[in-house]
Amino acid sequence: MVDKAESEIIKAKNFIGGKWVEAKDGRTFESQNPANGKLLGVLPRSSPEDVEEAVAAARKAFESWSKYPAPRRGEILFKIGALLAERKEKIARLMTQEMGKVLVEARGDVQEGIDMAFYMGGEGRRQFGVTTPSEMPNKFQMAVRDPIGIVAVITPWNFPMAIPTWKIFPALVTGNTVVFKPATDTPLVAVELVKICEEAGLPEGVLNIVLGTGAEVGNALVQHPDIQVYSFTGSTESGKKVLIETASRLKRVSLELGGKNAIMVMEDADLDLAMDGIIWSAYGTTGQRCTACSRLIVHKAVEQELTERLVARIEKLRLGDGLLDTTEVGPIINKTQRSSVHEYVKIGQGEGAKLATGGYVAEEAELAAGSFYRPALFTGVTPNMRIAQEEIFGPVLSMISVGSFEEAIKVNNSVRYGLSSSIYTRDVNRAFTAIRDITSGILYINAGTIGAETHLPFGGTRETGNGHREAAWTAIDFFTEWKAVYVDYSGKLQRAQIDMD
Ligand code: UN1
Repeated sequence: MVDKAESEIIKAKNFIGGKWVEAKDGRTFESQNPANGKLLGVLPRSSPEDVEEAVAAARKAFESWSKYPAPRRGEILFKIGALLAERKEKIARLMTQEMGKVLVEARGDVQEGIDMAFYMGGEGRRQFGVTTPSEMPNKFQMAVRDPIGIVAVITPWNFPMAIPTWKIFPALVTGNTVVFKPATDTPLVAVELVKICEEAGLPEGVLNIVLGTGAEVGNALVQHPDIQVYSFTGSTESGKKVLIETASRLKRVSLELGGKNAIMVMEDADLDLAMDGIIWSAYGTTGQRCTACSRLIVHKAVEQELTERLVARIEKLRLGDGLLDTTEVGPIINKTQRSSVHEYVKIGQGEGAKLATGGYVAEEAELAAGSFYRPALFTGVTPNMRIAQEEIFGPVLSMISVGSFEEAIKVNNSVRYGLSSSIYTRDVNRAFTAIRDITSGILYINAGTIGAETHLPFGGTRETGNGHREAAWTAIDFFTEWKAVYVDYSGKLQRAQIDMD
């Protein structure tokens, strides 16, 4: 399937109960290349009926999968990791065409999935529980982890491989079954992942994919009484809907939502290093990462130098099709999203910020068919402006000038999101003060805001989420239910809290 991606239109299907099937009512939708508007694939546009079948398949499969030894489940993940590694280049090329990110980054996105497969594969032999002494003699006690049930995995388009794997692999290794609904902009990469899981020997019904829109498939999942767990990454607005819709059924929900991430550059920073981190974090992936740097908080002593150097670097960024070696910045995912980014540029101008460079639809003739946008830098931004507070999710950076380290920390923490922050300083005391005082879920010292690894908790504070963390050991906590077990081998009634001697 991937082999033909560069020449032929791919016709993909849903995967339900171990079978590749069309949508029940035969409807379809299309996947396009944002770099040139070309049609890449045709996919089933599913309805609640298809969701119903997938949930039924997941429910049936749960009976045996939840009892299948966890180390064996882990071995399937190792096979999945090996197949992903084998097909890394092909999937990356498909991803660049479907999502637009440049090829090196698409390779990184697949690599993140490989890393997660091996990390979670290892969890097959861990998933540690706890033993603890009892108050009573001759009594043993422990806490063990149980699988929970059916997990709905709802993912965005910006990391078409990595983000689904953060959710699906820990859910599977802990014995849950999954119904997966990927973003409508990137279904083809999602289908490749599911094919690999099938090939690696995942039993039927354990992982199901239902393609289609949020309004139809997403809603049906959110309302389904048999789904116990929701793992969602996307906009704060949609995430809140998932939480509200599932609240009356008391479901477990993990939300990974917006960010308004900042890099702080202090007057003692290594500016060459900071420059590289800023360009990479703000304009890499065309600014379309939850972790992308969207605010630059700069000490006024270095503001002018940094502005001049940044403008020069930004203006040299080469836009284009991500498959070309020369491209540094790919397209925005679609034209609607490009309009939304451009709206923010107009808002910033209206608020009185200075557009130092960029901020318009790319004018080159060869880019006209794609959704390209000139990376923008705003200077003279104040912390309360909308462009300093709201997530833009595109290549737009807002520079805020501050007079001190303390002010920088305060500005950093003053947004409704709390995902990723970064500080450039050569002062070890400031670095440790930042570690103490920054209130985001991820913090980088002398590196940009992007590039989280799979074995540390991923997530954020405030409206970035609802308190859970993805990846790492924290994912194992999210996808399991604790069971406390007391084994009394005294042969008599021992009353806790009462029989004290
Ligand atoms: C995201 O944008 O939602 O830390 C995920 C990073 C990547 C993952 C980003 N490893 O930038």
